[in-house]
Amino acid sequence: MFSKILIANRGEIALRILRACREMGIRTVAVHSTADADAMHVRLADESVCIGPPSLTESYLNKAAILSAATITGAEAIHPGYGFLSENASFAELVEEHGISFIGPNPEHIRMMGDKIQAKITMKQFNVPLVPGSDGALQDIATAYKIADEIGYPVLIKAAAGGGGRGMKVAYSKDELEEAWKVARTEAQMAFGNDEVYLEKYLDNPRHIELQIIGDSYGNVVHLGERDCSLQRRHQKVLEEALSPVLTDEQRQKISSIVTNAMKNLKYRNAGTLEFLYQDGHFCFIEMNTRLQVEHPVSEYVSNIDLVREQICVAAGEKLSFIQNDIHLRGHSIECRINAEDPVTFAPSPGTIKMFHPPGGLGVRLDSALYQGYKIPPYYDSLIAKLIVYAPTRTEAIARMKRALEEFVISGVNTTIPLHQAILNDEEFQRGEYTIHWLENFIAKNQQ
Ligand code: MV4
Repeated sequence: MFSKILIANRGEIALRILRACREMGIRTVAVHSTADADAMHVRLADESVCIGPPSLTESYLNKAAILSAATITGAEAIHPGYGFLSENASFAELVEEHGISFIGPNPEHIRMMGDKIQAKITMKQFNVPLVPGSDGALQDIATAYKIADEIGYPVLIKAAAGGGGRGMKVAYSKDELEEAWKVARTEAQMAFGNDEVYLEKYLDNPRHIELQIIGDSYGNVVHLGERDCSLQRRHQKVLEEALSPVLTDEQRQKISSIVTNAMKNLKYRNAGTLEFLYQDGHFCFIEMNTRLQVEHPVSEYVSNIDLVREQICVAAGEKLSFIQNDIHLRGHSIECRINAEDPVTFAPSPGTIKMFHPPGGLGVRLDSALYQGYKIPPYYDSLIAKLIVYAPTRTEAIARMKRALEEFVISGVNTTIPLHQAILNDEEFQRGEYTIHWLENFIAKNQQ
């Protein structure tokens, strides 16, 4: 096992990783920008290294500075958290070339899944269900017309290097296809330096359901059930839950056995998430994330597994300490992402935290790097806390979340707590009747 890990991240996820390390007896190195000198992750780490000025490219994305920090402190491994360098295959390679372990998958798997076309081709080989569309990259506009005619409009043109909602163009009919193709390719070239695109049937009203897996270096893979992440605004998730309110045990069993089989064949190591669109009772794979995700705590609650501890263990070459039959998915968990934003306009609301009173009690977890007097810097994203609850049933989890949100006091900045309270009080939400479009409609309706 490692004796010292460098955490290449900030905010709540840096704390989350630090806590796992502490419990495992592993020393920690924090890295930070000059804007984060007073941040909680710096205060709690055993050592810290300033890696640059506030701008991301010069600090948290600065590969050379992070590698130097690892080398001078003698860290044996780097945990990238989420975002930043977590899915950067070149960085993972560079880390390994320096004799340091990257706490993530091997770089080939990062690269494979970063190319959304390659990801789909790979999954198809293992009979993972896909959205109907082109087999691989679209070579020319004639092929696009042909496939669109076969599967029917509307269709989407997506960038191979895209993902997370970036680089998509919809064509509702034949006369929109050429324009969508041109714009998608131009934008993909400008955004990613890669104009490869593919075509998919556009699903008009799906849910976003994703499956959490973890694998070790020996081809052992287990799943921890799914998360329903349909509640999002402009491709930013707002509230997630595990398990999904709409899946039966049989549906879960079927899709998860297909997915774990695929991951075993790939010998995938690390935590990973397979994203699906779910509509009319069918799963369609769209993308795979090869990192720890923001919303991992809801899966931890229902599976009783510490995902960060397991990530560290498998990166250190250990075998998973459990098999699928040891995992019993129980109860219900909900996460509210609390952002320092205006709850109506969603404009960022940085500033100094005047009062901070966290909620507590049975089945309540708060992952946050806030403290009273902390000044939220304006340079980074606006997530300031993740409030996660667990209860035996979904109904009780909703009641517990409402109770916890009422207890929560954050003053000095605006937060999205009122938005969460409105969602939790909505009857459609309470019945679990929502898709990826529900939240934007809900917000529009409530603003009238
Ligand atoms: C789609 C889709 C409908 N049909 N693909 C957006 C993010 C990226 N991960 C994939 N996305 C979508 N792909 C097909 N074939 C609709 C979306 C989509 C979406 C997906 C998940 C969560 C929220 C979303 C919001 C808008 C569109």
